[in-house]
Amino acid sequence: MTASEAVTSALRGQAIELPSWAFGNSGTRFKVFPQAGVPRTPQEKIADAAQVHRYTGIAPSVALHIPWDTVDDYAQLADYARHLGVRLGTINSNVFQDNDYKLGSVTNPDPRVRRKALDHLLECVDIMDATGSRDLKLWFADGTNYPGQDDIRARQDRLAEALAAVYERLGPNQRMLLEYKLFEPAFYTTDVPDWGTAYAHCLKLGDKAQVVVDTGHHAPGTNIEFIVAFLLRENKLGGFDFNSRFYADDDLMVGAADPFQLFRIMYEVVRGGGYAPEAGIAFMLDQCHNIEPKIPGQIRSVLNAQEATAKALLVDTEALEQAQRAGDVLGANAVLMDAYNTDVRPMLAQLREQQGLDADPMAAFAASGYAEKIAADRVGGEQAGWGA
Ligand code: AOS
Ligand code: ZN
Ligand code: ZN
Repeated sequence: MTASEAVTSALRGQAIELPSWAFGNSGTRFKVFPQAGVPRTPQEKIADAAQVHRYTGIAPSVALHIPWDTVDDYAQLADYARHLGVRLGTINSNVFQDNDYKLGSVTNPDPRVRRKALDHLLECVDIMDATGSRDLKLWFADGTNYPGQDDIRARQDRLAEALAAVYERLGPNQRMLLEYKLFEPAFYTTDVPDWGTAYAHCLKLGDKAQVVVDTGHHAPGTNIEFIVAFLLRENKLGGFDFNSRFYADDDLMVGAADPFQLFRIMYEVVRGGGYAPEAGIAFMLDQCHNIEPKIPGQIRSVLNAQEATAKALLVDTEALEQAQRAGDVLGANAVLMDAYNTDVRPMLAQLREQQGLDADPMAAFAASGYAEKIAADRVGGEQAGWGA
């Protein structure tokens, strides 16, 4: 196989998971601008996600958020997804939208609230059994707003206790992915604020506990690719929540704010063996399309991720290693920049044609009439939850 054949074959196997909540109305705390045709049910969200897969060929699964995507029969929902050519992926828990969680969920000082939060997490694993999902994604909004409000250390103990109970409940082929976030909604302390905290908890729990890196959850200037390289080396990188940020947790389209950063992250993924399917890394989008149309927003995002991946795969690793060994600073940097500066769009268009897809997914979706059809058919689409 030539080097370019190896790149295209690796790209053919790419899989990016879409968030069901990206298809519903979302906004900031100031305003949610409703869009025509947004889904009214989990089934309609899955149908919209299936459109993204139909035009890109690399978005074969949809993540659910519970209780936003609650249905009576999850096995039936999984069948429905399959019938549309996609499958159900990660189950996202939600222990942040109930009045009881004002002072935290699993770290709440009140044992009754902690039990309620834990029961929800365990219920999510029951749902995974029914959907056949591998991963449970855990994000905790838990934290405090004021110094002295609660005991930082006791909250870690409560967190560890809940995580251990969830870990215990996981089946042999299930994992829990622990997400961290610097701040928001808590503004003084956050109980899982950074990768180090998530890593320490996951390390104690065992192999089925892995860290998930949401690219919008760091302080400005953080070297995210370093975190990726480190976690991969430790076999503790479970996956990504991809999105872009200019300021905080903006949840903008991945690759929109800083395509170079996305390339650097994908390069470390490839370098660390994380792109191989057996590495089990979940490449997920976690985005909200507050002002742009949602299905095209997801298609654009998938294409941005694909372009960054293609460039990462194009890095001439032999030349890079040689330059690095020789201490050739500029030469090594040039090898990386050569790959980044390659226009991969013609190659990807050709790849799509070979796969029987339209070379231009954005144009093909626009021409399909699907957006007009759902705008006419669906009235009163729901809000995704919040713009997190
Ligand atoms: C919150 O900031 C996190 O990114 C979570 O992944 C969250 O559950 C998701 O954004 C849905 O709101
Ligand atoms: Zn996230
Ligand atoms: Zn977030």
